[in-house]
Amino acid sequence: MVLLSQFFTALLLLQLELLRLVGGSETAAPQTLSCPAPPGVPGTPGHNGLPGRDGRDGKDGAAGPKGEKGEPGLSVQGPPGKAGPQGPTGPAGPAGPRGSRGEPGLPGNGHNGLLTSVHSELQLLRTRLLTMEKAASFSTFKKVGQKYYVSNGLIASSTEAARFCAGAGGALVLPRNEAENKALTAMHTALGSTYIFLGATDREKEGQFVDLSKRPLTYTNWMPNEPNNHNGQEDCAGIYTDSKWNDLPCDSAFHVVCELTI
Ligand code: MFB
Ligand code: CA
Repeated sequence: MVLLSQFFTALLLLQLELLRLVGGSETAAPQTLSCPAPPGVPGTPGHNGLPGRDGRDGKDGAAGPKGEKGEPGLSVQGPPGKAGPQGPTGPAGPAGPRGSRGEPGLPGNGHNGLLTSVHSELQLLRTRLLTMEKAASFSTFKKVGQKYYVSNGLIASSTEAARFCAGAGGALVLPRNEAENKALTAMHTALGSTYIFLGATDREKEGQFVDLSKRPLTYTNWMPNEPNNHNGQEDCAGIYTDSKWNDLPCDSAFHVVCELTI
């Protein structure tokens, strides 16, 4: 729209110019001469033209004046240098503080006492190891306190059972307390047994059960109304699956469990 108005304005100006020129070259009729018209009212200023194209970059200006001298820089410590050669050994330092009290010495006189002590310790360990190896040679074995209860499923008379266990370096089993009695009862399951012979008898004196070293029993777990020496033929003892004891004929055949002392 702006362009159109600019065009008409330019056209109008052109016509006025032409009129001016034509009017000046021809002789105008006197009656048509008139005094020059007062100047017209200036037209509305036109709109600003489109911005011109950017001009070319100017040339670099001249170098400015030299700046003032700067402040002195900070002196920064450089990286540590390489280690120098080892210096000479210094003089011996002062004696250190007194050490704490040492462990008490082994008994005996000097080296002999030490050797004796080590030797007996070694013997004990060797014995324990041998017992453990022997227990492990049975098909069923169970550690109970300082004992192993062992069995290979043998079924025999009381006399044969006692002989077998002595030959294995042990003795026919005899629980001396509740814990050992409970552990032996558990072996019935592994053996599938009903009775296991015990290392106790009243052959010497009826009704007075002693262990195979003839010592009185300090622990028993008899069934009610037992021992009863049934038919007058029961001088040995066995443990039933319910953990209770009963006196039995010594020539019966029952499962054999030996005890090995560690
Ligand atoms: C008795 C018992 C005996 C035998 C017999 C079969 O008890 O005292 O030792 O086991 O039963 C009734
Ligand atoms: Ca009986």
